[in-house]
Order: sequence, then C-alpha cells, then structure tokens
Amino acid sequence: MARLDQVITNIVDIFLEYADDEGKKRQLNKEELKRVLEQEIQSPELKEKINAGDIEEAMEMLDKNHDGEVNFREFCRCVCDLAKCYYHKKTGKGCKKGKGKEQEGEQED
Ligand SMILES: [Ca+2]
Ligand SMILES: [Ca+2]
Repeated sequence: MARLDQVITNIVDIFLEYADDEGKKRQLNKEELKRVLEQEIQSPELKEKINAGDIEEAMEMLDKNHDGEVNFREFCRCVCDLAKCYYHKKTGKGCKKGKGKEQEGEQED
C-alpha cells in the first residue's frame, strides 16, 4: 500500500476498532477515547497536545457536538489537528496547545 493509503485506512480501522469496543458502536466514549489516545499516540509532542491523563479535558476539546462521545468526524478533526501540530513543529512555528489560550506565537529555537 502507498503511504497515504495506509494513513487513510489506519484512521478508519483504528477508529472502528476502539469505537466498537463497548457502549455505542461507532462512537468513542471516555474510556475508549482514553485507550485510543494512550495506545495509538506515543510521540511526546503529540501526547502533550492531547492529554489522555486529563480525559475530561480531551473529551471536551474533541466533542464538538457535545453529545459526550467522539464520532468519526470528531476523531478525524483530532487527527487532522495533530497533523497540523506536527507540521508546525517541523516547520519551526511551534504548536498551539489545547484551545490556543497560551503560548500564542511561541517560537522554538
Ligand atoms: Ca463505543
Ligand atoms: Ca460528539
């Protein structure tokens, strides 16, 4: 498989694997969200962006329609935000944390 093929199928497969685990199918509840963040994100800079240790905050950040669960659309947004975060790190612009309330315009090295 080409790299983007892998990325796309991975996003879908990972979401379904965790979302269908318990509770509602195709929705991540807090426990499922915690698991997916803990197990599928290892890079420290991405971990610091979405903190599985404070699952209330992570859920609040991701649950855009406020139904208490993370659906596929919300999950995609999360992955996309993390990609942007990594992009900004890589291009030297720093990473806006959480809702961007702090370290706006922070420059690294
Ligand atoms: Ca579920
Ligand atoms: Ca939701």
